[in-house]
Amino acid sequence: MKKIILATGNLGKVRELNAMLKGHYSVVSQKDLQVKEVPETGTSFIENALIKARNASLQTKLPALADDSGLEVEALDGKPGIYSARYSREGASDEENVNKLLLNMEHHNYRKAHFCCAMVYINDAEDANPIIIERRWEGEILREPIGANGFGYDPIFYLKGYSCSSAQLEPEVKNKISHRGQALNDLLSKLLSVE
Ligand code: ITT
Repeated sequence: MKKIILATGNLGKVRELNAMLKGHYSVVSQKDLQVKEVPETGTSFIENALIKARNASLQTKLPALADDSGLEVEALDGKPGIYSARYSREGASDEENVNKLLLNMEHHNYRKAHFCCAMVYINDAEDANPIIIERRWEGEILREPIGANGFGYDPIFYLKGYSCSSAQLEPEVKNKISHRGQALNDLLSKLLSVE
């Protein structure tokens, strides 16, 4: 089975990507190979995913898969967006970010939002034809957190069609329908069709 490196330090993402890639690829996480992270200096999800994939591939000489993702809230003009992981402060916990968002949404009744995921695959650090997929997942921001699955903003992301938050979904269900699940599914179809 082909070996690839997951270019992420986020354990929530590692858990989900591992589950989705099982049987297709032998997956190593960049933390396990002591990959040094680089600053995400891009101005879009795609730019940041490319930066992370190239960095991991350069240091390990392995094909790399990177995900840059975040939550875009319509009433906040798309914030926190690419700054989702560091919304409250650099190195913030999920709880701190969720609390800041709830506070900023306190006086908003219009609560539509979507998660966005840019997924990038490169064969090596100089790959001039990366596979790039971007997908969205629509929902609404709840007024308080509920549910214990998932990570990040899952406890405040309400899914009308399921009448629950994404932290209340079984992991297998979230992986089928989420921004990350959709992006990886499309990326895998592309990858497997060219191999
Ligand atoms: P890496 O850069 O190492 O991959 P990160 O957590 O810094 O880890 P991002 O810059 O892509 O990753 O930020 C993504 C943030 O968006 C993440 O920390 C969550 O707060 C949020 N997020 C992304 N996908 C999510 C999901 O499926 N459920 C809940 N929150 C999510």
